[in-house]
Amino acid sequence: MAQGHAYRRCAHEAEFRAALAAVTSLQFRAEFSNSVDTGSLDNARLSLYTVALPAPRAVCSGEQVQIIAELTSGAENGPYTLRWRKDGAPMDAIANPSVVTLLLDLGAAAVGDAGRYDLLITSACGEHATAAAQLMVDPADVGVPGGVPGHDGTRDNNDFVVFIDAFFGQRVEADVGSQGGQLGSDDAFDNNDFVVFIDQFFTEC
Ligand SMILES: [Ca+2]
Ligand SMILES: [Ca+2]
Repeated sequence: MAQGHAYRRCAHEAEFRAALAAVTSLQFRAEFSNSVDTGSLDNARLSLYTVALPAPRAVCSGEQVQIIAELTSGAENGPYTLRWRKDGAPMDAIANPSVVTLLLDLGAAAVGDAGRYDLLITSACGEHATAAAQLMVDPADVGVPGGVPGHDGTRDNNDFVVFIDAFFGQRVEADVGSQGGQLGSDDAFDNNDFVVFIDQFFTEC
């Protein structure tokens, strides 16, 4: 788009969409009116970041885990800072300095590391949250002796008992599969969760 180019005729929606498809930064100068009031926006700037994140992943506890985000557009809009969040909560950069970089290094995975990780990008234009990458840790190890919910590093009938109970109780630990028998939660409880659970049950750590 040529700098300073002004569209003076009526633009069609298709033209607008075509122009928008290649845009990585927008500036608005606009005036809004209704019968009561008039307000204006002057040089409001909207930066669009595009970030590629890994697909949902299951690991064994103790496995070394890194989650790598790739900033595919938006970096040209100027300085920005990064902060990984786990289940919506900003992660502690003192405990783990990698939480302010594109490569989140979780070290040896613990059961408590399971969750959804997204990246908050902060620039002069404001904050932008990415989609989330899901990490599952030993997702088939959900039961301990007595058929009680818990993690004991062993996969046996207790895990089946707890999984089935969680499935019919629609508890989050049973939502391990999504459409097509793919790994990852989708807020639905169906045969995909059984497929993935059984697959994970027989996956060796
Ligand atoms: Ca178990
Ligand atoms: Ca599911």
